[in-house]
Parts: sequence; C-alpha cells; structure tokens
Amino acid sequence: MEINDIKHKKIKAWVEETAAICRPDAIYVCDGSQAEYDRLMDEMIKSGLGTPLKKRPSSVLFRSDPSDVARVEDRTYIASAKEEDAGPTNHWIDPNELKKIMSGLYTDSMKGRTLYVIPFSMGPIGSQISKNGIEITDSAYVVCNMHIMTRVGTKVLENLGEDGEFVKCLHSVGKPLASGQADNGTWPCADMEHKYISHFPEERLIWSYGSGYGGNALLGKKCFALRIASVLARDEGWLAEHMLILKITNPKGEVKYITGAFPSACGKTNLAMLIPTVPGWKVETIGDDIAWMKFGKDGRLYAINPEAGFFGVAPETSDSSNKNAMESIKQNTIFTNCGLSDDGDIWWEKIGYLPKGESVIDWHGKKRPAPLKESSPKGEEIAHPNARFTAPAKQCPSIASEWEDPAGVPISAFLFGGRRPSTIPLVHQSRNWNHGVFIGSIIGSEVTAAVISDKIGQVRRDPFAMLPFCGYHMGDYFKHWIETGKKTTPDKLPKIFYVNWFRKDKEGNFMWPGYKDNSRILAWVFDRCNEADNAVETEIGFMPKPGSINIDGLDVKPEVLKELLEVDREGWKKEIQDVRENHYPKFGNKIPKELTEELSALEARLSKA
Ligand code: GTP
Ligand code: SPV
Ligand code: MN
Repeated sequence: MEINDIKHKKIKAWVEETAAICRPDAIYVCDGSQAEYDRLMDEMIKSGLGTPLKKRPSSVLFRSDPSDVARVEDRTYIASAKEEDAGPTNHWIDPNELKKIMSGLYTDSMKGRTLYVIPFSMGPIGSQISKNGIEITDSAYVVCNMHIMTRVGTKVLENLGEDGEFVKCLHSVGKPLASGQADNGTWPCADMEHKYISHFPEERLIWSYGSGYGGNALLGKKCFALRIASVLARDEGWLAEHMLILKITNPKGEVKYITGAFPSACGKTNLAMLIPTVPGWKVETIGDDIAWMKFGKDGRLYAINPEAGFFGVAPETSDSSNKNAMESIKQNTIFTNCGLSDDGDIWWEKIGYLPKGESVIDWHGKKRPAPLKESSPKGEEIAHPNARFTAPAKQCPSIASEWEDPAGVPISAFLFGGRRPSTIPLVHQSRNWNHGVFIGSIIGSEVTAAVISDKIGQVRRDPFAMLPFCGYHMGDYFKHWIETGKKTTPDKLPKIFYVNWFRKDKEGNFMWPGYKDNSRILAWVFDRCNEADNAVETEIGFMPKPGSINIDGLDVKPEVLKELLEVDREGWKKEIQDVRENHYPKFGNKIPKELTEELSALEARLSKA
C-alpha cells in the first residue's frame, strides 16, 4: 500500500513529517499479507542477511551484529516531563533535550532504505483491552518479526478508522546508506553510544534508534506493551505486566488461569508451555511474556495476551525441556543468532542432540568443527546465549482455544519469581493481597543474557519482573498495585505466590528439576485457590503441608525436598535487612506505607520464631 491509502489524517501527517526528516528512498505501508511477508523475506535472503533453512519450511536464520544481541538497559530512557515521574530505577533525560539529540540522529537516517509503516494491534482486534500502534521502521527484519509478534496490516487501519487512537512508535536502525552502498548481508545498526530506546510517556510516544534486535526494535513488545502501557494502565485503572498466562485443568476437568511474572530468561515461556508430569493435569498456553488485565463486571481480573507470537530464548530449548516450543518452531519461524549445521538446520546449546555433519557456523558466522558436547564454554557458544526464535503463537500445540478471546480469561493466581540460588523456598503463598504486593516488590534475580550488562549472574532486585519495563516511578507503581487490591472483594482477587525453581546446592547444581516438574507446584497452587487443606502457616506465608506436593516419580532426595520447602530464617533476616537498607530507600517517600508495614510485620514474625 502507499501513503495515500491511509485515510487516518494524523497517521498520514506523522508519516509525512517523519519521512521529511529521515529521508528514506521509498515509503511502503504494510498490508499484513503473507505475500508481503514472503516478498520481504526473499529480499533479505537475496541480500545475504537471512539464510533459509533447508530443514524447516519457510524459516530463516539471521545473524545480528555482535554489539546488537539483546536489550540495552543502559541506553533505555523514560523521558517524562518531570524527572521525578521516571523514578530512581529508570534513566531519565529531559524530553526536549533527548528529542534534540535524537532528531539529529534521525536526520537522513533512512537514506538508501525503505520506510515501512506497520499498523499493528496489541491484542485481538476489537477487544476492549487491545490497543493500536503504528511503527515506522527502516528494517524489513522488524516488519517480518512484527508480522509474527502482533496483528498487522489493513485490518488494523480499518479498525483505526479516520481518527482512532494509536501509539506512535518510530524506529531506525541508524545506518543510512550512501548512494550505491548496500548492507551486503551485514546487520545494520549504530554504535552503542548512539543507541537510544526512548519513551515519552505523556505523549504515548516511542523513539528507538540504532538497534535492530528484539525488544529494542519490535516496539509493540517491551516499549509499548509494558513501558507505555504501564503508564496507561496506571491512568486508566488496569495492569500491564511482564507475565505469562497459562490455563490449567485438574483431573476433574476444572479450569483455572494463572499468570507468572519472572524476569527475562527466567522461565516464562517454559512454564506457559509445560507438559505436566503430574498425571491427569493439563496445561495450555495463553501467553508467554506479557499480560494486560482489566476488571470484568463480575469483579474479577481478566487477562489478554497482547502478542500474537513468541520471541523465545533458544538455548536449552529441547524436546525434553519444552516440547511444545520445539513443535512451534518447525516452520514459519525466524531464528536470530542460532548456529547453523551442515544439513541446513539451526542448532544451539542443549537442543537435545549434536549437530549433523562435520562443521557448524556459529552466531558470528564463523565455520567451526561440529561440537562433541551439547554445551560450550562461556563466551564460546555456537548460539548466542540470548539467541531467539520468533514463532506464531497459533503454531503451538498447547495454545488454548480461548487464547484470542477478546474478553480475556479470569485470573485465579499470580506467581512471582526469579533466579535465586539461596534463601527463597520452592513455593510460598502470601497471607493476603498487600503481603503479595510486598513479595512482588522485593523479588530479585540473577541477571541473564537477555540484557547487555556486565552484571550477568549477579542478583539484583527486579520488582514484579518490571525493573526494566516500568514506564514511571516504581514507588507509584507499587501504590497502583495496592490500590488495585481495593477495587474488588478479596475473594475475587488473584491469590499471590512466590516461586523459585533455581535454588542451588553447594556444588552449584540446581536442587529442583524444574521445567515439567514445576507442574507439581502448579497443582498445589491450583488447590490453594480452592482453599484446599494443603498448607501450613509459617512466618513468611503459607507453605505446602508435608505430603501435599505430588512427588510420585520425582527424582529428588527427601532431604533436598525438605530444604527446598523450609523457611531459611537466617537468609530471610538478611533479605529483610537488604530490603530495608538498600532496596526500599531508593523509592524515598513514594514507598507505600502498606509495604513498609508488611516488611516490619515479617521481621516481627521471624524474630518471634
Ligand atoms: P524472556 O523471553 O526473556 O522474558 O524469558 P522467559 O522468562 O520466557 O524465559 P524462558 O522460559 O525462555 O527460559 C529462559 C531460560 O531458563 C532457558 O534457557 C530455559 O531452559 C531456562 N529455564 C526455564 N525454566 C527452567 C526451570 O524450571 N529450571 C531451570 N533450571 N531452568 C529453566
Ligand atoms: C525480555 O528480555 O524479557 C524479552 C526479550 O522478552 S525482548 O523482547 O528483547 O525484550
Ligand atoms: Mn520477557
């Protein structure tokens, strides 16, 4: 489509204004068709950027620039009008100053390239909870990924009509081409110091420059569906969260929906798609990364998955760890920074088999002897640790039939968690809503390869798994959660749980098998939501009554299980001290008194014990 096909005056004007600054060679409006996707993919294959995979129909491998492999938190900005509104956990620049810097960068930034206009919807088109966006980008790779990750094209423009609301998302890879120059198969992006992932919350505006990777460039995802949406959610009284959504059915056929907030690369996709090891139980998938939730007329919270695909972590995904993900990526999938084996298939560490043939091409594009082991030393991986697949959600065998229900699904429980090698038990339940909000506010995790950082492996507090994704002051965000709890009766609110699949023993091995066996904990959580008599009250909350977790066929020694399920009082005392001295003070007087009261009450309970 062409720009004159756009009937929405504001969209058309914004595209024209942007083109006048970025000066692309051409403008193209995406219709969202398969033919469009195929044509852009073919162009990228012909240019040498993408490698088609012999073993997977309509699937293509991309290798990014080594500087452009994950989100860049240090280059991510919340440019609210007032610095205070961004809060202590976000980078802030005065919006006028930032716009000046970035306008300079955007000037002529699309020379030699096409400006693509992507009309997209986050959530099923027409749902009360869904929202529209327009992404302008100079990357065909972004267009194809957005095709999978969101609903794109003509139907969105129709839904927008002549004056519908939309979030403006501007993206440029920041690599203009001189006349006659081409990428020649290399991944275009700008240097780190010129990368900017910027949000102007008051204007519902996103400006991203210099990166083509993942959440930096697919602006519907973290930028819109979390950073901007969290601000909309605060203003409009709903929740935009970094949460998977799953459907679980017990052996009697009773259904519940559970969400889980775990930081990046901490197991959301895996939990959302798990195949239970507990007989008779069934888990199905609604979403694997983001949940938008609004109260229904019945006073319960209803969630939709605003996305339409999975942008999942590739390494360690295998038939044994996540069979449903492996099935989802058999065709029509984009792979980024995976290895390539001699038989024309992708390969990554712990994929469950060794690559066929004598050599592999690693994510740098370098030919190497085929590995003899399934894991590689740190820094020498064949697939980058944040290598990802982009796959349509509808290809997932475990996708629930109601995953696109515009009304959403009613949520019974929230899980919070992260990678904590010590202290935090396998599972415990909050005493009530405010105690649950307290738990969400203190969760922490070892930093993973999902972000470019020199702190990978170190534990950091990541409240609600939203540290990198909250578009406003985190203290106000805590307050919003407290207020949410007052909007309905306690029996209708989701129950809140803290889980930890990542406890390690003295040798550094995981104590809990995780993955499928997390279904044992989901079953316990399900029964808790029915007020089953399966818990004991402890200082930190409700924990499994001995014998209440199904351990049939589980390969864990009884003493290890006991350790996973007991209160580590000394550890918790240190936890409290750290929250009191280092974590909560960051938020100054914005920390809700309900949370400091919960902290003191927990401390009092632990010191009595
Ligand atoms: P993002 O897409 O970055 O938000 O990640 P995510 O939260 O969806 O994480 P994902 O499910 O992709 O898992 C990330 C990594 O953790 C993968 O390498 C998994 O194999 C591993 N993982 C997931 N679940 C478990 C678990 O229960 N135990 C252990 N030990 N590892 C797990
Ligand atoms: C995350 O980092 O939490 C992701 C990947 O889900 S990205 O889309 O790059 O943010
Ligand atoms: Mn994520």
